[in-house]
Amino acid sequence: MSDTVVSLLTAPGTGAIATVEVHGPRAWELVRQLFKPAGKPLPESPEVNRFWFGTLGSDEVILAVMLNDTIEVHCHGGRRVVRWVMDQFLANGCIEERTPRPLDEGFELLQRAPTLRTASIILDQLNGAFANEVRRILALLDTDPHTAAQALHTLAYFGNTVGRHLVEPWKVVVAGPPNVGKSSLINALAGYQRSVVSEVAGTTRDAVSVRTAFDGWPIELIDTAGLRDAEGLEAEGIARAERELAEADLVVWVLDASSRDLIFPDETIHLPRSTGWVLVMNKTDRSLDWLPNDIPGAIHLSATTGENVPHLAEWIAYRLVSNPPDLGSAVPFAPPLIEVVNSAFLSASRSEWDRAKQHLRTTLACEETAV
Ligand SMILES: Nc1nc2c(ncn2[C@@H]2O[C@H](COP(=O)(O)OP(=O)(O)O)[C@@H](O)[C@H]2O)c(=O)[nH]1
Ligand SMILES: [Mg+2]
Repeated sequence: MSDTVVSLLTAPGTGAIATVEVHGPRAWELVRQLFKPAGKPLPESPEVNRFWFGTLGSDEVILAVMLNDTIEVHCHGGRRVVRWVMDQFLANGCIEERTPRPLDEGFELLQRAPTLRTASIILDQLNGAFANEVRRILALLDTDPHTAAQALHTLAYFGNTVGRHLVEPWKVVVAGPPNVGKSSLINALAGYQRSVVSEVAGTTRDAVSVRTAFDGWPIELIDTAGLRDAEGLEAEGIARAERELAEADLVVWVLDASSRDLIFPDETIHLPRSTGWVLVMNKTDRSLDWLPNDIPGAIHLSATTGENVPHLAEWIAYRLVSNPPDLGSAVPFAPPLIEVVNSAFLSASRSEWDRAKQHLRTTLACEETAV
């Protein structure tokens, strides 16, 4: 039989009210033993979503039944009162769960959020969007597990896309043969001069990176040396470019539209299979001796005149997050939460409902103790 666990959900310290959670098979039994209701006695079994006013020892408390085996005691928030309440449960065989405090982590993330869009997503989570959705899914796992699995799928998707990049930018690597205008394109996308542009092929030896944002998503644009067979001076830049490519979330492959000499990624380097790429035909301001439709799917633009550059920025944002979360949606916002939600989804997809619940509860403990 699993343990019954008592944990403090509110931040430690002195507050007006503190919330102590009792969770596990003996939760209701222990609460009935320790809590004295102001009115009628407590029922034999818990009634979800009900509240009772009463006392625990000499403190006035409110009892809230969140789930059959999860009960909250809202007591006065003085340190001693909280300790005393927790000790009553410990003396009766509960174990205490102390979790790290991601509240601080959450606020720290908020301070580091590079855009308003990512900051507002983190703020939504600090306001309970994530915890509420986890509670809803936990309740659904009891009544309608298949709907719960779908909700978990969405939650895991948001974690793995947006959740991983609320602070850390997506890596978009700009690559292609030398002299096609990669560095010029980065400058055009970032809106200012950052990369070295030169008429001499092979000038960009180091991977230069620029931080920017498209559609509110933080993005790091990484410039690379031209990829072609090279020896000597450029070889090191090319080796670096290949390392950058291996870590890319998206590759923008640039070609010179005014040239007939088009080199596609497969001919030069190995892109990891899972890495998406966008094909750009640059220098459309020059005369072309073929029609844009000859290269289907490519984005035609001019880094020099800026024509169609905003369209590329929009397209990159769309390729990175094709289904953004609505305002106020739950998003697993810190790496441990993302991992646990993924595990819960994996369990649910194998119909291991109890296991899915166990995973989810840990996110709640870890998120809520803190938040
Ligand atoms: N006409 C025209 N020239 C461009 C355009 N983009 C880049 N160039 C020129 O192409 C040359 C190589 O550009 P650069 O950005 O250094 O290419 P990289 O080697 O791929 O990084 C420079 O002379 C640029 O001014 C463009 O859109 N139109
Ligand atoms: Mg360059």
